[in-house]
Amino acid sequence: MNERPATWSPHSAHWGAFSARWDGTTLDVTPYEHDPAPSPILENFTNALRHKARILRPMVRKTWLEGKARGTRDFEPDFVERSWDEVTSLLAAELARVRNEYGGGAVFGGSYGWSSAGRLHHAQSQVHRFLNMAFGGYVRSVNTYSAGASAVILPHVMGGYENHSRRNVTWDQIVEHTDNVLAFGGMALKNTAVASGGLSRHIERDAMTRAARRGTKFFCISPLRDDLPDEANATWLPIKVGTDVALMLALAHTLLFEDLWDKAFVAGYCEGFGPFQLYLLGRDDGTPKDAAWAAGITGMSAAAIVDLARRIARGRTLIAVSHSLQRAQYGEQPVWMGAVLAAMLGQIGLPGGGYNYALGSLGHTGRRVNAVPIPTLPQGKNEVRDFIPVARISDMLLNPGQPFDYNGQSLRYADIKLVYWAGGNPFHHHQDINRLRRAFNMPQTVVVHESAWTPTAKFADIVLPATMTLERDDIGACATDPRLIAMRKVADPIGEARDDFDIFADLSRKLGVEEAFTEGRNSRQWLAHLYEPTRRALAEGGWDAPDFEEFWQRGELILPSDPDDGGSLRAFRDDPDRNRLPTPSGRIEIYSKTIATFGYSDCPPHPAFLPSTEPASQRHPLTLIANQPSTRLHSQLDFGAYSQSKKIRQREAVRLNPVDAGRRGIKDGDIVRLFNDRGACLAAAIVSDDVMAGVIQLSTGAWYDPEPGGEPEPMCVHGNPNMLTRDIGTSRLAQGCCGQVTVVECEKFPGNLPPVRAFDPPIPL
Ligand SMILES: Nc1nc2c(c(=O)[nH]1)N[C@H]1C(S)=C(S)[C@@H](COP(=O)(O)OP(=O)(O)OC[C@H]3O[C@@H](n4cnc5c(=O)[nH]c(N)nc54)[C@H](O)[C@@H]3O)O[C@H]1N2
Ligand SMILES: Nc1nc2c(c(=O)[nH]1)N[C@H]1C(S)=C(S)[C@@H](COP(=O)(O)OP(=O)(O)OC[C@H]3O[C@@H](n4cnc5c(=O)[nH]c(N)nc54)[C@H](O)[C@@H]3O)O[C@H]1N2
Ligand SMILES: [Mo]
Repeated sequence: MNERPATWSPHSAHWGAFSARWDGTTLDVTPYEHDPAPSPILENFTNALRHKARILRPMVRKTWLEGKARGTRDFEPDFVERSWDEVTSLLAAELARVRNEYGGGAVFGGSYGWSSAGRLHHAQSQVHRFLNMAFGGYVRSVNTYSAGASAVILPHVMGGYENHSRRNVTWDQIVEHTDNVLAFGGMALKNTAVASGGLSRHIERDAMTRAARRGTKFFCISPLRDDLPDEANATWLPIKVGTDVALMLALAHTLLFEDLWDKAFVAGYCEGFGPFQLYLLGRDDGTPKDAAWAAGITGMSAAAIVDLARRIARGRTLIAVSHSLQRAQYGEQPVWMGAVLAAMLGQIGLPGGGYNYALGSLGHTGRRVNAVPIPTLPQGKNEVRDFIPVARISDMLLNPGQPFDYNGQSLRYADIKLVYWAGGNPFHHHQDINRLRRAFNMPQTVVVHESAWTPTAKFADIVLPATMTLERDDIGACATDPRLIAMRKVADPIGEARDDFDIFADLSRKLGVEEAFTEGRNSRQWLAHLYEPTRRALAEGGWDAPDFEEFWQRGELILPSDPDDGGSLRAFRDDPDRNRLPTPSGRIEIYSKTIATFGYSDCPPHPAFLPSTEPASQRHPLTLIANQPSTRLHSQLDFGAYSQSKKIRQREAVRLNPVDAGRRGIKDGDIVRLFNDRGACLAAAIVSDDVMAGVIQLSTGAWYDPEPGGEPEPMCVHGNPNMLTRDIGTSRLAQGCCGQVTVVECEKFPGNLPPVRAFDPPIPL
């Protein structure tokens, strides 16, 4: 193969900007020179390009060719190789059949996933665009796994979620102004290492160091001590999982009782405090939500809660609620109650104070927003009306035609015949994988574009090998990072891998919609085309606006940023009548009349504490935290050098408290089996008192690796926590994902240790 000479090429990933150099056997990676704290996740690239897990050639499931795939898909090797010409003809014919027999309403192209950082070769955008052109639309998904509940609740109570999470309090404001940061769910540096589209400077470690040095007091409210870094010098307030709303209510109750709340702010900027106050005081249910009440629920002492309430009433206080709290049953509530608590403190809209949903959950937050648009691939028009809240995928596939509730609407699940996935890994990201297996056996056809043999690819009927980001040119950009990056190709594609764009261009030609899909451009011409709106906005603003060729030669362009102005909450504070919030009342809704009309018992019209319907029990006494991994992004490059360096005996590490380990005779390095009524997985134990007693933590992303012969519900021998998680919606309001927490038991694994085969490619028949 003709590799390029070993020159350094600028490139970018969701976990940071870098340069890379490939000489045909070795890949060197250096982080962007101005990045003060590059992520070690970059190291996952070093062994990835030619890894055995890469997909080399198109493959087709033999039973699918025989018309027998539905109901029989499993992970036993059942693939035959096909040439590109054969496979695209086969797939085009299948797409045409489905289009003619059923139309786009039978195609699920919701196809969730992060794919790669480049804005043109963003697989999810490519597949959506293709399906719009080829079918006139497809059944889509709305919202994200990240923020399923907040994306629906926030517009009812405060306004657009992206707006309030991204354009609000910045790290600069915190360094300068903030006295107290209440970080519900923490602000782990591993999480801010990541921003979709990429980020060139990891600023959080430095900001927390400087803030702490000036006197900002950080509170890490979390079951894990290391959800805030040492640099923040935080006070750890361990809290029972799923009880944050009780703590917030008790803080609110103390503020009310001790007259420490900002009545003028609540009166002037909020709607519906009255009914909420009745609940807070227990006038409607006989239970005052005071510190003594919350102590019994949260595991914190009543005195500590009262102290905390007094403390946050003094000085500039920021309430931050992480994404994790709302990836759980009733996840709408902590997001809403965090806003209400901040409203009672009266600092919403002040520099460094108030409420910033998701600050510290990702590297998008706490930064300035670019003053010009970044390149985005237009996706065309979707004429199909059916959709699902993204995490209802198994429900839809298993229950065609059945009704479901969502945000005040009564909807029905579409009857899906064909599933088309590109740029995501549902067998990583979705809850209750045993159930997902049954769901993925419902459609007639499953098509997957992947750069590696993920479990999703192994479960598909038609598998098309996609290039990975290092194998193509692209533009890296994120609306909250000033650096536009000419992502230059580093290496030639492996095997017969092709860009998603080229695959879709071929399919479009065979389906007679090539002109609509490509608009006559090749990918280089598309890059120039996508760059143009950015260039134009730069020129109009009088900024440096090089043409595409010059940008490409320079390798980067620094974009101007909007001022650090506190966004729409500051504007609202300054003038609530002229700058109304986009809620029905134009104010912060402590009580929502709209939600009241829905009549959902699982999402009442004001924030409330609702305990999980699956609490820890004698059979499943441990609460599992299935949080984001520190060694990779989700499941991406789990075979990469850094991710692999942290595995123990090839398994994902699971952390538990010495008390829980001792009771079960578990020692550091032991292989353990985690299980509940839904499934089981193996993992390797790390005993640590950074984990609260009663909690066990297994991050996501180890590729599902079913034990051979363990059918129909084999355990995962590698450590995927989604064997255990619950596949329910947060509530009828948002139907968000509940993957963050579940209950399990754990034991030392007694049997012979099965090998990990997760990264072995299937051998074609
Ligand atoms: N239990 C539990 N589950 C969770 C979560 C949790 O907290 N707990 N978190 C959830 C959250 S917040 C998220 S965002 C999801 C993430 O879930 P996903 O976004 O599905 O996870 P990724 O591993 O990023 O999947 C991206 C896939 O795209 C592939 N890919 C990369 N580049 C390309 C490309 O150019 N072309 C093609 N065709 N493919 C490409 C990668 O190989 C990878 O398999 O997981 C969710 N799941
Ligand atoms: N390195 C790395 N960073 C990432 C990602 C990744 O895959 N890898 N994924 C990115 C994505 S897509 C997203 S959406 C964000 C997600 O951002 P988050 O959802 O905020 O991240 P998590 O790590 O899942 O959870 C953060 C912490 O919340 C705590 N927690 C869980 N349940 C509770 C609870 O009930 N109460 C309290 N107080 N704390 C709780 C857990 O201890 C956990 O460590 O992360 C992003 N950052
Ligand atoms: Mo996410």
